[in-house]
Amino acid sequence: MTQHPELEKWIQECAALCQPDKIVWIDGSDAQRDALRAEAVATGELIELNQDKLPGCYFHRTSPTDVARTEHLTYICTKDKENAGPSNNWMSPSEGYRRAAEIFRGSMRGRTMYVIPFSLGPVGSVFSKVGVELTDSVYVVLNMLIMVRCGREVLEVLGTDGRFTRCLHGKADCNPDRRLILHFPEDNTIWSVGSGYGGNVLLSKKCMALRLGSHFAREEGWLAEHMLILGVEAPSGRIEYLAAAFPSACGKTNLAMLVPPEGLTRKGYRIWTVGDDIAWMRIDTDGQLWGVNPETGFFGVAPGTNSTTNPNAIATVRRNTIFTNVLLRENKTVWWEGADGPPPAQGIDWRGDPWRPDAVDEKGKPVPGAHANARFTAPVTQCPSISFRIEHHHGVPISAIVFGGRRARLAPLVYQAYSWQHGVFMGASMASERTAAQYGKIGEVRRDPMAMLPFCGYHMGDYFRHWLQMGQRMRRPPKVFHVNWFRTDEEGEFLWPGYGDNLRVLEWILDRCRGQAEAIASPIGYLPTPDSLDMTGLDLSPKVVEGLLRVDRSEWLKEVESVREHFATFGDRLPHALGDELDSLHRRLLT
Ligand code: GTP
Ligand code: SPV
Ligand code: MN
Repeated sequence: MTQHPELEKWIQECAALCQPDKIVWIDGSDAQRDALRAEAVATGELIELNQDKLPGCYFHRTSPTDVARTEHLTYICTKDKENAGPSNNWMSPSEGYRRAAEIFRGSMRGRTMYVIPFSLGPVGSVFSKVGVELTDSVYVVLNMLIMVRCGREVLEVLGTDGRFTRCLHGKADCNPDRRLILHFPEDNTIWSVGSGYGGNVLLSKKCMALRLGSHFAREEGWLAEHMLILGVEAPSGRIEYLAAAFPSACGKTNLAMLVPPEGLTRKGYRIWTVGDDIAWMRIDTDGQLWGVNPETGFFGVAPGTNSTTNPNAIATVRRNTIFTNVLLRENKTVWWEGADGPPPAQGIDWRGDPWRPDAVDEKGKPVPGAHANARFTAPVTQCPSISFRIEHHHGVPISAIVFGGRRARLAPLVYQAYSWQHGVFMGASMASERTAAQYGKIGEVRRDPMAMLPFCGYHMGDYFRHWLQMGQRMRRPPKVFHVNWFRTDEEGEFLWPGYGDNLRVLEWILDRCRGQAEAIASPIGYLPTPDSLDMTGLDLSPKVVEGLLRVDRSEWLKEVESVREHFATFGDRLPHALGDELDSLHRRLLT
C-alpha cells in the first residue's frame, strides 16, 4: 500500500524478525474495522456487548498481570546515559534492541502483523507528526482507530519520503518477565513487547506523543505535555482555554468534561472539551501559546465515572466504545465501582471469574468487580461538550496553565504563581499520591514534575530549562496556577466537593488572567480572598473554606526541604532560576 521505500524496508525488517503469517495494512475504513471486530469476537479477543443497549460496544480483558503501565520496564535508550536523566530507566540502544529482539523473534508466527499509519494532530497541520505502528494485536488496532487519525489519508501526506516514528509492538506471551517498553529517541523508534495494556501498547499515546514528543518539542521549540485542554465559555460568549497537568488518575478527564453546577449554570457558563490527556502547544505568530489535543479518542478511567460525577463521559461511552477490565453483567452490559445504580446481583469480574457484590478475598477484603484502572476507549466526537475547534490547524489559544495533584494536606484549593518562572518552579516541584494507573504503592507521595515524571523522554533538568525558555519567547505567556481538589479533613473526608464545582475555581483563575478577581499575596503565591470564589449554592461552612485555603508555614517549611532534595537529583542540569525560586519561597515563609 505504500510508495515509501524506507517504510517498506522497515516493515520487511520487522516482519523478518517477528515472522508473522501475513501483513495487513489498516486503511481507516469502517468496512475494515467491522471485519476486524467480527474476527476479534470470533477468536474471543473481544466480547460483543448488548448491541441494543450499547451499539458498537465491545469488551476486552487483559491478562491479570497486565493492567497498568509498567514504569519499571519502561526505558529511554540514548547513547549517553546522562541524557535520559535521573527520572528515567536507561538502557543503551544496542542492549535495548538486542534484548527486545530476543523476545520479538518469531513471536508473530501464526499471527497477523497489522500496519497502522497514524497522525498525531490534525493531518497536514503544523502540529502533525506521523507514526506507523506494527502490532499483532487486533485490540490495539481497534483502539488506535479510535485514539488517533489512521489510514490512507496519513499515508498520502507521508508521500515517498516523509518522516515517521517507527513503532513496533508485539504481545509475545504477555509475560511481565519478558516485557520491555523501549524508546530510542535518536532513531525516532519505539519498541514495546510483552504487554497488551493501554499505555504500554497504544504507542501513539504516552510513548510517542509524550516520551518522543517531548524530544521533538525541545528540538523544535514547543511543548508536549500530559495536559487536558478545555474552553470556558463565559456568559458574554467569550471562550477562554486552559491547559491543566494532573498526574495519572487525578482528574484530567473529569475536569475536561466538566458540567457547570446549578449556581453557575444560571450565570450562563458553558464548557468545551478539547482534550483530556495530552496537549501539544506552540507559540503562534501572535506570540501566544496555542494548543491542540493530538488524539481523537479518550482512554479514560471507568471506576468512579457516573451520571453525577461525569455525565458527559457517560453520554460519550454509550456507543462505539471499547471497555477494558470492567465487570460484565449477565445482560452483556458493563459495570464498575462507582457506576450508576446499585451493583448487579451477579456478574463476571475483570479477571473473568463469577462475582457477587458481597464477594470477599482470603483476607476478608471486598473483591472489586472492575479493576481500579479499568478503562473506556471512545471517540472524542461523541462527547456532548466536544469543542468545535478540534480540527482547527492552529488549535486554541491558552490563557492559563494549571498544575495539580492529590495532596491530602499541604496544597490549598488554588493559588497563582507570581510569574512564569515561579510557575515553572511550581510545576517542577509538584507532587501527588500514587494511584492505580501505574504499578507501585498506592497513596505514596511522589514528586511528579508537570505530571511528566513517567513521560518526559529526556533529562528533566533540561526540560525545566526548556520551559523557562518558552516563557521568554512568548509575548504574553499564560498565567500559571496550582490546584488541589483532594485536601481532606481529620477524618480523611474530602473538604472540596470537586467535579462540576471545580468550575468555581476555574472562574477565579480566568478572572485573575483578566486582572479581575481579588487575591492576597501569600508566601506560596496569590490566594483567593474567601469571597472572591463564587460559592453560590454550595453549603460550605466558613471553617471548611478556611481549611481549603490555609497555608501552614511549618508544613511548607518541611516541603521546602523535601523539594531541595528533589532538586538535588537533577545535579548541575537544574536551572539556577529554580533554585532561586526555592530560596525565595523559603525566605517568604520565614518572614
Ligand atoms: P489518566 O487517564 O490516568 O491520565 O487520568 P485522569 O487524570 O484523566 O483522571 P480521571 O479524570 O479519570 O480521574 C481519576 C479519578 O479521580 C476518578 O476516580 C475520579 O472519580 C476522581 N476525581 C476526578 N475529579 C475529582 C474531583 O474533583 N474530586 C475528587 N474527589 N475526585 C475526583
Ligand atoms: C495515564 O496513565 O496517564 C493514562 C493511561 O492516561 S495510559 O494510556 O495507560 O497511560
Ligand atoms: Mn494520562
